[in-house]
Amino acid sequence: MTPTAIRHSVCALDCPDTCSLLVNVDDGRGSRLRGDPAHPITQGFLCGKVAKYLDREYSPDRLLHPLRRVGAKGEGRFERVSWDAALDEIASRLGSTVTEHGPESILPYSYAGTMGMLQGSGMDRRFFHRLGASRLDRTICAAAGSAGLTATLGLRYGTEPEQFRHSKLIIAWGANILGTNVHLWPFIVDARRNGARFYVIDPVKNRTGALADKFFPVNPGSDLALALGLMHVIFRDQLEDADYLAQHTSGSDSLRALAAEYTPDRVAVWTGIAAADIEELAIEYATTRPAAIRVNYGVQRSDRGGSAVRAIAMLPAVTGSWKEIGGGLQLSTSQSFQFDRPSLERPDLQQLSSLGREARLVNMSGLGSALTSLNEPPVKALIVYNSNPAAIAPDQSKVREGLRREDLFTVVLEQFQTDTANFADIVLPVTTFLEHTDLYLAYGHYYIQMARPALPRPGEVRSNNEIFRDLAKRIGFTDSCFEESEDDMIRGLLQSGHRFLEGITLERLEREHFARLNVAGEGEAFLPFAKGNFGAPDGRARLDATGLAYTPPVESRQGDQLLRASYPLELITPKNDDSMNSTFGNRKGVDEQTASLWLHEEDATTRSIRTGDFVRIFNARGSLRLQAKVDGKVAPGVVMSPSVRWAKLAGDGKNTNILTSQRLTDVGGGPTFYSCLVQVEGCGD
Ligand SMILES: Nc1nc2c(c(=O)[nH]1)N[C@H]1C(S)=C(S)[C@@H](COP(=O)(O)OP(=O)(O)OC[C@H]3O[C@@H](n4cnc5c(=O)[nH]c(N)nc54)[C@H](O)[C@@H]3O)O[C@H]1N2
Ligand SMILES: Nc1nc2c(c(=O)[nH]1)N[C@H]1C(S)=C(S)[C@@H](COP(=O)(O)OP(=O)(O)OC[C@H]3O[C@@H](n4cnc5c(=O)[nH]c(N)nc54)[C@H](O)[C@@H]3O)O[C@H]1N2
Ligand code: SF4
Ligand SMILES: [Mo]
Repeated sequence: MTPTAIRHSVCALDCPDTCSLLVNVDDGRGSRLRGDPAHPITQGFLCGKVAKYLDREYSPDRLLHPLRRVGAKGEGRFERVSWDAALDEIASRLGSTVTEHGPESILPYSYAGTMGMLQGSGMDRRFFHRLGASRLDRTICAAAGSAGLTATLGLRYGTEPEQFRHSKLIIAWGANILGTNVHLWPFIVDARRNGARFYVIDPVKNRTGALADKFFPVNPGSDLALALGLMHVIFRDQLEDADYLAQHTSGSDSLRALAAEYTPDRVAVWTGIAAADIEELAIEYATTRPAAIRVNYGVQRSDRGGSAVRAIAMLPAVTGSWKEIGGGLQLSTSQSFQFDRPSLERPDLQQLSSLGREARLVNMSGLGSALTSLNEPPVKALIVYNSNPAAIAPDQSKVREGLRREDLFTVVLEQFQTDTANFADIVLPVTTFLEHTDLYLAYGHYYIQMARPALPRPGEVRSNNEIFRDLAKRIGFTDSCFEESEDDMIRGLLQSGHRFLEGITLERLEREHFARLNVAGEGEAFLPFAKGNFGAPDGRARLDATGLAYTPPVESRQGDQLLRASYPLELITPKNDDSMNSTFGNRKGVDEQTASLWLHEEDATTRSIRTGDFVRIFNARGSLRLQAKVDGKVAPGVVMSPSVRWAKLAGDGKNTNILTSQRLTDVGGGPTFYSCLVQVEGCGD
């Protein structure tokens, strides 16, 4: 036996923590996975879902060979074919599609199955740009919040996670820290040991809310009103930081005028939070030093979600909290990774395509419509990778109607036979993050990382990068960018010349595995906006309140009256503790959460529903069966089911996205997953 080798890797799942991993390898097989103790954020531990990732790596259900469909679309019957046969068929089908319908009739569909730069937006982007395919507007997760944050800060970064340990008041606003961002938790524990209070604003009292010093059960989609209410009290009581406002912000007069209308009494009606609690929270937030807000993407999955984030991001500018270590706000740190993205993605290649111009943008949150309505040109070929749209996209019946189209040629690059893979004409088996090279940014901290393959590949799997490189060749693209090695691509990304990347080279990452961006001197805290330096040309935070007035979401108890009469309950489908969107949906036990519907006692009693009963949950878009859980997690009028199961493993072949709509957010074109009216009734079995 050879001695155990310890290899470094990086967790590539779509999570703010982007953990640094150590993999024990015995005789070519991974035997243990753990968090790297040397990484300042990972701190030697992993979340429950990835601690068991080797089960997924070695699952007997891994896809190991290319497959061609033999049954009906969606049925899931396939035959094994060779790589050559599969890739030749794809190249020839794409070629004839371009000839018959133009290149824009080809649509790539991908999201964050891996957060790696190369496997997520490398050869794939080059290939589709060169082809002239439709461009995908990748809105499914964070578009509204990103637009809202950028509107205020002009940038998308904020407080370092390490600094939360210095806070005296931490507000988790639509952020399930223990479930989705667990590596922030140790810093919160430290802060609380030093006397900090921890407050949670969320319609669902999940594990994080249960541990809060105060829990504010906000009505779904009403956060914009709450933020304006807090600012009302802060301005009214003159608790704002007048110097900071004068020096580093613009438009505060208009904000002050709008906030004046948002009295705690009015805001209480919209938010369901008592006026006295709003008063107290505002005063505590403005007078506790330092106070930090962790706002996450839960806030922005509703009609006014972008504006809600925009308003929340104004709070630390109003109180001057950006000046303090342990103050400020964090939604995402992603924009601090100032890579040379055009060198990776090569949008300029579109000019060389047969289209000869920038291709149209198709919003991924409207996939159902894109596949089923009359567009010019219609979508005739769909290439899916890093995503499982048949499970995760809203308005599932429309998505499936589109995927079932006989005239749609669908290719799916996957590790497992997902709901979407069942609709494929060709399925291509791919590597996991433990098996390929990549460079990683993070959206919850400031460490850049690189990983080499830690484990040998099973079967015939290939990486996304290799597959698109090969397809480019078969289609006849001879551009030199398709010859570039992975190391060339990484070097290109790092050569942006931005000061945050200074001194960070492939060689250094090869040696050290991770490096803190040069956001501040070694050992120094990063205070991005202590002295202004916001992203707007004048360096100021934009507090102008144009368009910031609150209106309730269409699908809410304060929204459309007719809808509400038939469907009186607000459904939230937040992240599930044991999975990653649909990624672990085929793991045993995950369905325990995703097959359940939490109701308040009152709503259950009026419907004669008890814990354990099967219920039918429905609206005009669809219906499905779930099992009731009646406890204090949700307020009356709200029901909750963690997202999302593999629909094909459910008895009725559906998941909660059969209920969600394609309605888009106010800015950014994001989905409104968490504004969804439904009715619930007992099934009688
Ligand atoms: N375990 C686990 N971790 C994950 C994921 C996963 O699926 N499972 N997914 C990853 C991904 S893709 C993402 S984007 C991140 C997201 O991470 P989070 O944003 O933390 O996750 P969400 O569950 O979308 O929303 C967070 C909280 O917002 C609450 N919420 C819903 N509607 C509202 C509202 O209107 N107002 C307020 N104030 N709160 C609201 C939800 O109840 C939830 O508790 O997590 C990542 N990490
Ligand atoms: N109802 C409801 N729906 C939601 C949400 C919600 O909260 N509620 N959340 C939304 C959000 S925030 C997001 S981000 C989306 C997430 O939606 P998706 O991005 O589709 O995420 P996953 O369901 O995790 O599916 C990712 C797939 O990528 C595959 N994969 C992993 N690595 C690779 C690779 O290297 N190559 C290839 N080809 N495939 C790979 C995995 O096997 C997995 O099947 O879902 C959205 N849908
Ligand atoms: S999912 Fe997040 S917390 Fe879990 S190992 Fe990956 S990066 Fe770390
Ligand atoms: Mo997401």
